Amino acid sequence: MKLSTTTAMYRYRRDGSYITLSDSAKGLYEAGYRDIDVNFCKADCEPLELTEDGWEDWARRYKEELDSLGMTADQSHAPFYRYRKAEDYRISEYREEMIRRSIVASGILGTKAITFHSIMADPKDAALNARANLEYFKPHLELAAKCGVSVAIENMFGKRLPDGRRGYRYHASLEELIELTDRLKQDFDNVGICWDTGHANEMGEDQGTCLRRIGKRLIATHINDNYGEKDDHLLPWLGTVDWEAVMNGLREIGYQGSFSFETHKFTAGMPDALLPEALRYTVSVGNALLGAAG
Ligand SMILES: [Mn+2]
Repeated sequence: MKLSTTTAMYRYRRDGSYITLSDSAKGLYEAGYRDIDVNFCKADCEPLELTEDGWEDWARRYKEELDSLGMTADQSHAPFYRYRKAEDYRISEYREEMIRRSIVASGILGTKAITFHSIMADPKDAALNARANLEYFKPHLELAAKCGVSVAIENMFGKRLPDGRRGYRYHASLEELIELTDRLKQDFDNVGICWDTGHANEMGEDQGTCLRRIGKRLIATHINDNYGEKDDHLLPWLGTVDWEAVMNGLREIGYQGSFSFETHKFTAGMPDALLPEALRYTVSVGNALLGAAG
């Protein structure tokens, strides 16, 4: 496994400003990272590298910068639907354009797997969501195949309801995620699963069992911790994720890809002066976990 982190861990600042993806890569390199997960998530709602004219030229320059640092970008993350408002259940042409750009840019960067969230066509109807996702992913998989990139579909979680149960979310269930992945796999060989350890913890999953069930479908990871309530994106050991179970599961299925932190909330609120030391500490955490995995 290759230690990696989302660029979002050195990107968005508390005052609303953001560090460019170029400077993010340099800062993460200085901290000790040699691989990154390029986070394009906010390209659907903020003016960022991918939203500007000349975004393909930007991607080519970024690839040269990463090459000169000796860094790889084995994972990336596409923009996604947030389901906070009724209109989020409809396909947005602008967001879809930014998703397509994130696939093409990932191809230019030599990315192996771009992570997607499944869509929700309906807030409750599981069968309808299964059909909608089967259709939704096909053109994205075709474009990704042309770009030499695989699509990793991520496990999700249902929001906590006032009565304590989890609300419905398509792909909060691992079986739904596996079913869609396997059906798409009949026509596309560039599809797999991204396992988010935080989402799984919110669903109360036994992560070792889940990872063994996923097996060779696993092509990307989002490594983060929480207390099983909210999507806190904390560093490992700050929450209640069973890290021994996670690491044993990854080792048992022979996963060889990126072990990629999605722990941006660790750094999001801290003063700039603390960032270099904080980022170096995250590398130590990663190496400790990977050392434990043998
Ligand atoms: Mn995630």
